[in-house]
Amino acid sequence: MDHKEIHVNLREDMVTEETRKLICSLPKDKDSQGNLCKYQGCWYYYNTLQAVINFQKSFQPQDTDIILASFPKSGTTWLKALTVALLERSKHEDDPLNHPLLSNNPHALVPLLESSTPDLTKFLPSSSTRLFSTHMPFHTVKEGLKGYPCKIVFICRNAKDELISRWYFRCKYENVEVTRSILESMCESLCRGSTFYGPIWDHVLSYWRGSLKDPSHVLFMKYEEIKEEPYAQLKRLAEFIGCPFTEEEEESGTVNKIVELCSLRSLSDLEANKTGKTLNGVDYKFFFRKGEVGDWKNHLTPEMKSRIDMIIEEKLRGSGLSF
Ligand code: PAP
Repeated sequence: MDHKEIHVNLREDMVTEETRKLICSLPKDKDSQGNLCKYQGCWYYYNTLQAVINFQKSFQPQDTDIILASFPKSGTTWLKALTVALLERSKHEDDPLNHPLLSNNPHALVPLLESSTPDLTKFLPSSSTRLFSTHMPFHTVKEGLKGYPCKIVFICRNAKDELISRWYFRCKYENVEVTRSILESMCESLCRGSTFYGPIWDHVLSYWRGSLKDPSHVLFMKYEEIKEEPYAQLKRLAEFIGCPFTEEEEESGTVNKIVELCSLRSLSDLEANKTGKTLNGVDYKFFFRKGEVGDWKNHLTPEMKSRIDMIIEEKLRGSGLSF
């Protein structure tokens, strides 16, 4: 595997002269992987900043677009699968084996708006609704939507579980041993706020406030709630994106079929997810691990736990949100 390919986000070779000038005026920091700069309150590696700017300048929204937003490692793959399955459900009744999720990883079906290697031409073959994903914060996405009334679904996950998930993912794709010292340095960056797409609290709060202000266009979901009550949460998602389940569908078990199709176990068993790779060369199998709530308990020291909890609690105080 081409090591450089994997690190396309971390590289700085796609940055235009204009963006270079902008970067000079932005706050800068470093994490153990590369240089970061803070644009509109969010930390990016330089190539990703370029992709964000490209999106804000050139994206041509349509009223019916749906954007799936998340902080990395918060349930992006799952949300993509569930939304694809909802939009596609009526089209595969006669030929269920022809379902796009059976032969594609969810990431291949839902392009990232701020991709360094964009492929915004690939949409679900039978869908008129365009689905996109993003890790940008709410205000940055809104700027690129230029006033179009697109729907945005955000998925939030406990910050400690997100950290553990990101730790394992990073070690796998870098092909290095999963060590405590990497976790410690990642925990430090998380607490300082200077992580890729962070600070996590500002990121999550941007969508939380967006959802309170405009609930018909911004849906705020939680990974833990989908785990806890997948049936109810899937119905909520279906209603929000404008394709609610009919009574017949509920009676015939369609809701449960989608929950099952999109479960970690089913998806990770598929050949496409066992052997495929993203455009940047990351194995799809790395996107599926345990999918458990509270896995942080197996890895974080009491000190790490209370430090993260204290910071998040302070940052969220008065917002009405906890995660
Ligand atoms: P991304 O932001 O890089 O796309 P994302 O999908 O958000 O990653 O996060 C991966 C996490 O979601 C993994 O969590 P873990 O490390 O704690 O196990 C992964 O296992 C979990 N995940 C992936 N697919 C599913 C699914 N279908 N159901 C539940 N959890 C899932």
